[in-house]
Amino acid sequence: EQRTPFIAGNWKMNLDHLQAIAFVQKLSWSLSDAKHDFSQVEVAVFPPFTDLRSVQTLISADKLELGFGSQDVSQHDSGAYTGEISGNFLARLDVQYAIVGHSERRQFHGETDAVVGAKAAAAVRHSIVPIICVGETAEDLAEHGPSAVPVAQLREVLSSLSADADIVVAYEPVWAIGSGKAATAEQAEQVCSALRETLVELLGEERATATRILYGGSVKSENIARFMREPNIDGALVGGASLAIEEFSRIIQFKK
Ligand code: G2H
Repeated sequence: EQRTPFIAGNWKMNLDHLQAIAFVQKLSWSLSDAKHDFSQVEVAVFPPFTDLRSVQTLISADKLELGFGSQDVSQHDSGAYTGEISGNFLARLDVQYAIVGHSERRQFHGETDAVVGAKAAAAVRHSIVPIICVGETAEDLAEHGPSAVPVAQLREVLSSLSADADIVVAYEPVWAIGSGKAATAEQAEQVCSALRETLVELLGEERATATRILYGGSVKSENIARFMREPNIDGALVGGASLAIEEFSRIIQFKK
């Protein structure tokens, strides 16, 4: 396998810092009971900003192989930006990944592709790997067909980055998020393969082949294997189902 499969748990605005500690402890026990091999399937959790310090302490104290990241990052490094969190602060907490452009940020906080590109660039400046989210709404799908909008979003975001930046791409059809209605594996593969072609065009064959593309939107233990069998789907960004330890462990231990 060229790309290590990656299961990312996006907690969204759930779990306070004490719940986060208990959750990470139980998840790591569950994965260690199952003898999970992190070199075969990489796992990371994405807690709220206020939990990052607790999660970092636990992971470093217990030498857990679990990775972690933030759900957002400021496009600025410092200054008069009340309420923003700098990539510099995140890097100092050993944050490895930052989700940028999640559809909920685009929808509720008016983030444009230009802002998402600036955030991805900020992450890269601090050696944090951006997980660049793209996806279409039901109206986009009806109007432009399956891959046009996600591909355009990816092009725009990548125009802010150098071709050698380490990135992860996440395809999340907005109509499938939190709805319980996942895309079919074929629908997701169709878009992910178009995203892969875009990566080839913009970054070259070698980087495109090495870059992981995740699917997100109502991923569960019962549907993960179907997505993972597709050649251009390298993992999942899991929301709701990442908050239940048993269910998330089952997703991580998917069998193709
Ligand atoms: C999409 C996904 C995780 P869910 O937002 O980012 O959430 O799995 O709840 O659809």
